[in-house]
Formats: sequence, structure tokens, C-alpha cells
Amino acid sequence: MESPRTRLLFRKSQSFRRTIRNEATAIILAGLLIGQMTGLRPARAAGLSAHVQPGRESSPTKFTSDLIERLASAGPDEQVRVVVELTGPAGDGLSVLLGAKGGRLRRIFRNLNCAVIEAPAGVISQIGELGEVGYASLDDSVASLGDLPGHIVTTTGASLVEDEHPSRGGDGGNLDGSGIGVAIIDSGIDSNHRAFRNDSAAGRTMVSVDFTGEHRTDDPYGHGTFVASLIAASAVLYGGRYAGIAPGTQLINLRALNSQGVGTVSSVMAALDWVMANRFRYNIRVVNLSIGTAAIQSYLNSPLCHSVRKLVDAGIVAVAAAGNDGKDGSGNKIYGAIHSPGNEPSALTVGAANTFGTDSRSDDVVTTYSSRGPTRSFWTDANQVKHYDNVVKPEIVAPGNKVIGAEAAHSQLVTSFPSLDTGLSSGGDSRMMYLSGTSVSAAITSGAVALLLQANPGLTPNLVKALLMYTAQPLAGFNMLEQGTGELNIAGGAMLAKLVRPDISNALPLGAPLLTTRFAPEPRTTIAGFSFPWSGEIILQQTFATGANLITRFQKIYLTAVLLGDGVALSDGVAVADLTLLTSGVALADSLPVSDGGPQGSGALFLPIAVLLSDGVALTDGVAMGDGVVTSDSVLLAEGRLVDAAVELQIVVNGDNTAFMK
Ligand SMILES: [Ca+2]
Repeated sequence: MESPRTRLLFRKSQSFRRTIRNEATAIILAGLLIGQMTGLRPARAAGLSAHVQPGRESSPTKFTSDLIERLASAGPDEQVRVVVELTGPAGDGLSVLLGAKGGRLRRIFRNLNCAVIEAPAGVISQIGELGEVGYASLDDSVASLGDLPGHIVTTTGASLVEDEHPSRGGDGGNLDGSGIGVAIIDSGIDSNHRAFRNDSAAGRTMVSVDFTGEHRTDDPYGHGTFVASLIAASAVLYGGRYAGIAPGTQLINLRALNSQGVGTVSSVMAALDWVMANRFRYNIRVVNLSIGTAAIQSYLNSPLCHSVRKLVDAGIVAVAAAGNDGKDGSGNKIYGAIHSPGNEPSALTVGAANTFGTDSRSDDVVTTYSSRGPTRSFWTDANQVKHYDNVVKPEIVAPGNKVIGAEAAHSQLVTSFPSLDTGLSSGGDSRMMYLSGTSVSAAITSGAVALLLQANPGLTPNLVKALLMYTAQPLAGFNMLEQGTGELNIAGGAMLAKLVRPDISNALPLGAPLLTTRFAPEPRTTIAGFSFPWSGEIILQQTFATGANLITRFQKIYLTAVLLGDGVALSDGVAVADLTLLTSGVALADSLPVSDGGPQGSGALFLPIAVLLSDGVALTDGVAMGDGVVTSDSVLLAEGRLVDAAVELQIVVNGDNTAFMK
């Protein structure tokens, strides 16, 4: 573990970094600044000479006349944004002053030695006293440009999540996943890509381990780099349009897929084992599994599922791709092709939504190819009867169609499919590519989980899952086996995470207040002008629960080493709440709906829960089910061979051919 001091510096560097939203803006700003500097050379000289004898009286001479006028007319608490020229590397003085007095470092232009800060007028008046501040001017023209967060950060609500006010220990910037380690088990990471390079002096901690036997940890295949960038790409490239969800996280690069994007169950298990051994050293709280193999063996008997469960029981959130088998080669809709380890009940399994490249979520849908539940892994009894798991999956969906992320140098994916390259750059270290599939969705969700854990490190994996399910947006026209409870809502999830009490433990009695506030927040989020209700649902294995008590009262199913589904008992084949683990006031559903977009399972009946509880008798391979067919084992991938989701090339290359992000 890093020392508190290192961690503080790390956080600071991240907050600096986070403020650079827009490289393109920076270039425009550079032009503006040079103009100002040239025109104001004498004043600047005066400012620098004043620096020799810093003091309250002399500091105004470091300010342009329009800034002096503005400060004279503004109230002491009125926010003023200024461009500051630094006399050297940004020292602690400015950060400390801003941190202590409610100011924010919005951007830093290292090559220009300039920073943009926003603070109350009374604080701005004092910055001239700092030796590191050379010259300050009013930033009216800059303010109009504003921050330009990218499509994914915007449409998921990540850009709406503010860290706490400095008085409560935050830096006042956005949550960025700082301090949270995210292990990425994939095809490696091209760490030379600019998406992973810091613009500040402090470097990002990145540990890389190879489990393929190829003795390299870069990414010749080109999948892991893309996945990692969705989680943690910095905003230095392309004006921040393709920034990751949590650019402050520390990436742990565990390479288990080889140069062809293929691995084995054992290589993935070796990586999971490494996470278990090193989780405290790197504060690994999230494992991203944008990989999958055919889920044939029941999670009860699967070594891969057992390994995932072990990590979850140790407090790590395991995020798994649902798979890209939602339709067969002829385009027929298929149910029951959730991959492994996405079939593990304790994993947070994610399907793919299509945002159509628009920030508003009013048009969002589930992609045609996203694997649908229920899980069809099974065990066979002595009479050769198959017993299917029939777990409702995925938990949620997240953007996954034609998303832009970092392209590894010499990526085999792009070499094979040149159309994946966006053409945004010819430079080897800043190329960007398109990719589709639930791998993308899982990565975005892993970034979201890091933000929630930064907001409240006391969250258990089950609580993280519960909060993300509860706040998800139900997409109208899709049933729960397609979308889980709905589309990832980071704004809602992180807001709720901050309100949850930090001391979740076995000592808490069932029904204790779960929130630190007296009332639960309104279960609704507005993103890009579109307001939607939270699902208000939490999936419990074969059924789901609703009720405000799920978030206002502590439920024993939120502890570690239990499954959310443990809150459900069977009584004469009917699901009933186990009142030792769930409070009264939590309602269990008896059918899965086709959502009408409303909360708490509203919509038409799709499937009675009894069918899922019937131990595989009612729901067998190949049977027609409402609007699709339950998959038979034959359409799944070969057993024992772990295949990167990207191997389903038709899907990952082309996605659903609709409007997409640019
Ligand atoms: Ca949209």
C-alpha cells in the first residue's frame, strides 16, 4: 500500500488530471492566452517584480485590470474563474489554499505552465501572495467553453458525480476512482498509449503480470487496452471525449488471453488467484472480466465460478460480461446463453445497451446480441436428469454498441478489421478504435464500481450490486432476462452510495437504518435533460425484490459471504422472503415483466417465476419461450476453451448497425 502522503499526492495529481477535460480546448485556450500575454507584457513584468516582495498590497499588481475590477465588484463568496500563470511547477501552496477555502483547480496546462482555477472572489484576492502564482487574468472567454465530458461519461451520469466538498475530505472535483485498484484480466494493456499516461509528474501505478506463457504484458491482440481505457483513460486525448469512467483508478494488468485473444480457464484462474494474494497490496476492489466461456457446468460445480465467489467473499466486486450470444447466426433471438463466469450468482453480470451515440437515454435500447438469461448451466443427477441453474441474469446493461476506446499499437483486431480504427490519429500512441459487445459494457460498469467504492469504501460487493440494480433505468419494451433491472445509472448509484452508512458489518442488526440521512432520496435521475425513474428492483437469484426498505433498511443479504439470493426461501415451490435476512416490507415478485419503463417491475408479464424455480422441468433446451428460443448447448462455444468475447468477431466488429458515438 502507498503511504497516506503518496496517496494524497496521487489524489492531487489525479484531480489535476481530471480537470483537463479537453485537449482541443486547451489548444484553443493556448491561443487566447498567448494573445493576452503578448498584449499585457508590461503588466506581467510588474507582476513578476511584485513577486519579489510578496504581500497583500503587492498581489493585485499580478492581476489584470479586468480581474481587479471584477474582484472589486464581486461579493467575497462569488465564484470567479481565472487563468493563472505559474512561475514554476505548481506547488502545494495553491492546492492547499484552494482546498481549504472552497476553490477548485479546473485545468492545468503543463507545457504552458498555466492553470485555470475557480474560487470565491475573496480567495482569488489572496492567490497573488503565493510565490508560484506569476500572473492572473479573468477567464471570461474560457468559462464560456466549459467542460466537455465525453459521450460515455455523460450518458452514464459519471460526469454528474461530484466528490465531497473539501471540508468533508474530498477535493471538490469529480469522483475519479482514486485509491481504488481495478484488476483487468484480459489480453494485456499497451501502457505506452497516451490514454494511460499522466500529464503530471506523478505516474500511475500499474502492475503487469503475464499468465499466458508468452512472457509479455503488452497487448498484441488489442482487446485489454480498449477495455482498460473505458475504465481509466485520462482526459488528455481528444478533448476528453473518450475519457474513462474512473481515470483515477490504479490499473492492475493481468494478462490471461494470448496474442490471438484466447486463454484457458486455468490462466484466468491463475490471475484470480494472484488477485486474491495481492488484493491488499494494491487495494484491489474490482476485477473486470470482459471474457467468457460457455456456461455448461452449474455454478455449483464450476472451478471458475468458485474462484470468482472466493474473491467476492473477500470483498472484491467481480464484474463479468454477459456474452454476445443473444442471437444465432440467422438472427433468431436466443435466451439462456449467459457466459461463464457471468453465470456465477455473486458476479455483477452486464449486458450491452445501445445509446445510439446520443447523451439522452430516452432512445436507449438493449442490443440484439447481448446474451440473455436465465443461466442454463446445469448439473446432472444419478438419473441423468439435468438440473438447470436458471438464475436471472444479467443484473444490468451498460453502453456497449460501437463505443470508442484506446487502440493498442499493432492491434491484431485492427489489423484484421481496419474499419475498427476511428481515423482520429495516425500516431501509434494515440489511435482510437471502435468495439462492440458486453466486454465494453462490463468495463464501463467496472469504472462505475470504482467510483461507488471511492465514494464509500465500506460498501460490500452485494451492496454495490444492489445499488447499481436499484438505481438502473428500466428500458421500455425489454424484459428482465434481457436488461436485468435496466441501464447503468452512475449518477444515481454514486449518489446513493455516498448516503449509505460506512460501517456495514455483521454487527449491524437486520432493519438498522442503511442511510445516514433520515429520508431516502427521490428515486429518479436526470441525465442530459431526460428524467427517468430508478428501477427500485434488486434481483435475488430467480426472482427480484422491490420496496423502499431495500435502501432505507439494512438487509442481511448485503453482507459478504452470502448471496443476494439467500434472502429467498422456497416454500412448496413458491419463493418467500427469508425473514432472518430480509426485513418485512420487501416484496418478492412472482413474475418477470416486460418493462414499460416505469419503476418496480411495472409492465406486462413475461415469465412466471415458477418456471425458473421448477428445476429445469418447465424450461428445457430448445423450447420456445415468449419471443425467443432457449439455447441448446450446441450453439455455445467449445467447453474448456476460454474465448475472449471479441472472438465473436461479427458482433464486436459490427455491433448493431445503427447510429453510434463519434
Ligand atoms: Ca441515447
